[in-house]
Amino acid sequence: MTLKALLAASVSATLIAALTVPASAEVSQRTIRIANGIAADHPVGDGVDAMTQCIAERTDGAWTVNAFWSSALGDDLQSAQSLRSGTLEMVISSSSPLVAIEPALGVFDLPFLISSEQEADALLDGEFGQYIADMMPKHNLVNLSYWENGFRNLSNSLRPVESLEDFKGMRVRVMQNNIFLDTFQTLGTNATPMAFGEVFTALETGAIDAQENPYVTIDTSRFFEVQDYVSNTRHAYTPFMVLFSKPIFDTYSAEEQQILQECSVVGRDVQRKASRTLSEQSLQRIKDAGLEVNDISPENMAKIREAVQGVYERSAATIGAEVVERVNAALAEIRG
Ligand code: TK8
Repeated sequence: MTLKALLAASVSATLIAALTVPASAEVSQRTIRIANGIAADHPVGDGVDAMTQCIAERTDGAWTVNAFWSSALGDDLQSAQSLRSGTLEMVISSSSPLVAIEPALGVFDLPFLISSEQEADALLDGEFGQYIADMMPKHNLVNLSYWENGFRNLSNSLRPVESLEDFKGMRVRVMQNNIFLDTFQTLGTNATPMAFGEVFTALETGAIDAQENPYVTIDTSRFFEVQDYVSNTRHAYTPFMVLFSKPIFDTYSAEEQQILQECSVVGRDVQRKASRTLSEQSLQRIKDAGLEVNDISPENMAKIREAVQGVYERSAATIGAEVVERVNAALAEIRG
C-alpha cells in the first residue's frame, strides 16, 4: 500500500470507529478504588477530591470513588501488581518502585535530572511523558496522567547535612530502586531499600537514621516527629503516575475511558497547584516542629552533583540508551 492509501485507510477506519460509538455511550455503575501510600492530607488528597467531583458530574453520580491512604491496600508496587491482574482499579504511585515492572521508568530517578517544576510539567505533559506512558499497556497498566510527588529532600536524626562529607555512614532509607540505591551509596551512605509504609517505624526505632522525600511528605506522613534535621538537597524530582488497571479499563466504554482520562487531568492541575502551595506551609510546619533546616552552598552542591555523575553511565543500560537520549533531547529543547 502507498503511504497515501495507508493514510486514507486509517482515516476511514477512524471515521467508522467514530460513527460506531453511540452519540451518548452508556455509562454503567462503577466502583473505583484508589490505592495511595501517602496520607489523606497530602496534596494528592486535593487532586483525588477534584477528580472525584469531576467524575460525579460527568457520570451523573453513577460511579463510586473510594480512596485508601497510608498503604492501606499495600505498597506502591503491590498495588500496581493488583492493577495488572485486574483486582484493583487505580493506584497513585511514585514511578520509582515500578522500575521492577518497567525499567525505563528509572529515567526519572537520575540524580538532578529535572531542575524546576516548570521543566517537570513540560517534560511529563509533553511528548516524552507520552512516550513513557505508551510503554505501560504492555504491562497491563494505563497511565492516565502524571501528578506531582516532587523534589526530594534528605531528613535525618544525626547531624546537619551541608556537604558531601556529611552523608558518610548515614543509614538512609531509599525507595526500592537501584538508581536511588547507587546514588546514595555513591554519596557514602549506608543505603537500605524499603517500602514507604515501613519508613516511619524504621525511623522511630532507630533502625535507620535518614530518609528522603518532598517536604509535603515529611509533613503529612509525620516524619518530622522522628527526625531532627532536613537539608534542601532537591536531588531528584519524582512524578506520581495515576495508573489504571488495563484489564478493567478494557471493559469500560470509550466514553467512560475518556471520563477517566479527562478527570485525572482535572485532578492533576488541582494537585500540582496544592503541592506547590503546601510545600511552603509544610516546610514551615517542619521548622515549627523544631527541625533544623540546612541549606547547601553552591560550592558544596557542585561537589555533590559531581560525585553522583557516574550514576548516569552506570544506569543507562538498565534504563535503555534510547530513553536516556530522548530525555536529554527533550530537556534540551525545554531549556531552549
Ligand atoms: C508513597 C510513595 C512515596 C515515595 C517514597 O506511596 O516511597 O518515598 O516518595 O511518596 O510513593
